[in-house]
Amino acid sequence: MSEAVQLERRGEIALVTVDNPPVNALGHAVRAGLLAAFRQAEADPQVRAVVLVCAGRTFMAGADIREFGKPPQAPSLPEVVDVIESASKPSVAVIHGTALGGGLEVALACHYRIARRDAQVGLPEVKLGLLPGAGGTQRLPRLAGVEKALDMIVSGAPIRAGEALDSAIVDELFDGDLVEAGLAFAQRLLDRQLGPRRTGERNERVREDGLAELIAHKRGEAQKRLPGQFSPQRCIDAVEAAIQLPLREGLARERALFQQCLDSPQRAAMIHAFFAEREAARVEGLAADVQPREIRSAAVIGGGTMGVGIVLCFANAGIPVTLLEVNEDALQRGLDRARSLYAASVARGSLSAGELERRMGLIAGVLDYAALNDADVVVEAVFESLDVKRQVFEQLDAVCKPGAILASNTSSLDLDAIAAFTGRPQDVVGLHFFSPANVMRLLEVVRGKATANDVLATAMQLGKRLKKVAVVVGVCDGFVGNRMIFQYGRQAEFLLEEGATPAQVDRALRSFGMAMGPLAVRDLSGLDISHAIRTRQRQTLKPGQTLPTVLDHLIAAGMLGQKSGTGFYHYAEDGRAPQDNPALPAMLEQAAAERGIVRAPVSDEEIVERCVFALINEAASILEEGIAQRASDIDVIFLNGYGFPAWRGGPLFHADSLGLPHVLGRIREFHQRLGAWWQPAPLLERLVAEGRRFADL
Ligand code: 3H9
Repeated sequence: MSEAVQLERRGEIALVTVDNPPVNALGHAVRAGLLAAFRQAEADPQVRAVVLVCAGRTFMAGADIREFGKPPQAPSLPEVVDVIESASKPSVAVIHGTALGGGLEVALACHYRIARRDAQVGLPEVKLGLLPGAGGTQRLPRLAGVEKALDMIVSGAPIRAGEALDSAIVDELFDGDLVEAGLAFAQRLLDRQLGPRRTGERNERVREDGLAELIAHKRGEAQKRLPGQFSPQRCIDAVEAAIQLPLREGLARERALFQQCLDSPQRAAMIHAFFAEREAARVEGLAADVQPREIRSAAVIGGGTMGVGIVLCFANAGIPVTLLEVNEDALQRGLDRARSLYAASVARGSLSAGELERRMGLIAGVLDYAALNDADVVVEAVFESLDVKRQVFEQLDAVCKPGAILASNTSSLDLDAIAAFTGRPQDVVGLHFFSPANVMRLLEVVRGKATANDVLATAMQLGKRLKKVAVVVGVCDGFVGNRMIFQYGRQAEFLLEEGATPAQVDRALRSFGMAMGPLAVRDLSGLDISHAIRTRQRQTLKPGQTLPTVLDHLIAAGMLGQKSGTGFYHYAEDGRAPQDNPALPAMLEQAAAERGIVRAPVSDEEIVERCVFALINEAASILEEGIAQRASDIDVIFLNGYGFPAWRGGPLFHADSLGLPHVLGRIREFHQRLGAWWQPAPLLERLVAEGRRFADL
């Protein structure tokens, strides 16, 4: 037996314990240990039942992701699972924490399953570009029915223990000690003389009527919701095999489909994204012994859309939060907005009415800065103007207790200038949330030149508590994400002026995989905001850099995007899909004339390359300047804040996949044809000259 798996006898029951921190991943040692333990229990005449538990914080959280793409090492997980299911003595899996992927597949192969009341189970393989490859697609439908299994396998979302009980995935819930609960359950099996109950032999649920239609429906739904992704359709193929084939053949089909996913570039991209997200939590230059400050209460300045979203983040995490506004009306509007956002969750069924009241109970409203004197962290979310920020930070400096963290949610202003408005710049940090703040996972943590290490550590820890993906960035206009998106959006506008339409630009980038087209995004966030940023940027243009003018024309006509009913698109009052803005073609003609060009058709390929390569070139400059710590952090930012397709791994993973010589070649062509914005980033040129990739940095 290996160290990772222990076997001991408790009377007539064999207790198998997996202990492979941190998450009991099913690496080689665990697979070999499980195989040996179950075989030994089978061979031991004294043993009449087997209980499988895991040490530490969780049941097995899946196959060891680090082994994918490397030469396979026997025994394989399907082999282990087969031995567990075919055993002649009943086995019980005792689930706590998260039984995910291969972990749940091992549990499904056990003959009975019990779960601690706070546990979760799921098959998240699709999020890694895979499908459950150790029988999950054959066994889960046999227990929970085809519809439930498809929902879980195609979404990858875990479910809670209570729901798993209702879906017959587990047999019983328990509270308290794992081993005690497992042994007691196994003893009851023995007392009642219940033997093995093999999931793979239960066929009723996969032979029901109407399943072919259900499969066709789910296929269409996945096509629409997850366009361009390879593994969701393969997941459905595998579940279809459970309906059409006997278990053995279904398992073989699942194995073949799993291998297809394993070999696909999307798998590599999505696993890159998984590890990149965890890597982002590591902050360079921050010693492991830096003690974060304690955060027991928070305050937010400004009850606009952003401020209220941030208030909800704190309340959702159970942190009492005070909202400050300038007058009674604005404060009431902010509090009403918080309540109505929660009410929408209640209407959708994702929040209980009791929970709404509990969270609203954590939110207080005030008009006076003096009331913030006890807050551990204050996040400012007021209008993007340095003058306004000055007023806020001077007041915070006057009233906040020593050691309080003063955070700005600025999306592009100079954090060091903001910190200088206070007498304690070491306590100032940027917490750049993305709209809607209560939904979007990304949090850029802006490290100012004076930000203290323990403040940075606190901000990163707070990000995790708020269930965000926190990424450290440095100070510059737009930090990492927006600085890159400025380039991307500017190209989208240039392309319009050169001859494309908003619908074509948006469609081309959605086909590439972006969650939304850039012009639809602009209309949503408000063209006045884009225009204000543009006006500011006019002051810092380098020689040869010009700006598109279409925004000026739209603003002059009072077209501000969705909020005014018209922007790049026209929005009918009945909420139907956006239509063409009939006034736009004349504006584009005018803008083209101002640039001295004639509008002509543009290809979809040019649209995608211009927008995406503009991101990559800017990212290279950002890396060189040290504004981002590492290439993978930039990928994390784009995957979690800007709707970049997960299956492409982020802009820089995508660049590496295309090959940097190709990317640089196109950028050089654009530079020749289109001028100054396309000056190749020196880092990109160096990487190509040295035959290296962003991943090698
Ligand atoms: C699969 O099972 C395929 C099978 O169907 C078929 C096979 C034939 N492997 O996230 P955290 C590391 S596919 C290796 O920060 P949390 C992680 O990198 C798999 N390492 O903790 C991190 O390391 P570090 C299906 C793993 O508490 C540390 O553990 N399963 C794995 O916030 C802590 O992770 C999944 O997709 C792994 N499977 O969340 C589940 N998982 O400290 C993936 C984690 O060095 N895992 N690590 O940075 C998760 O969703 C979360 O990690 C979990 C814990 C919810 C478990």
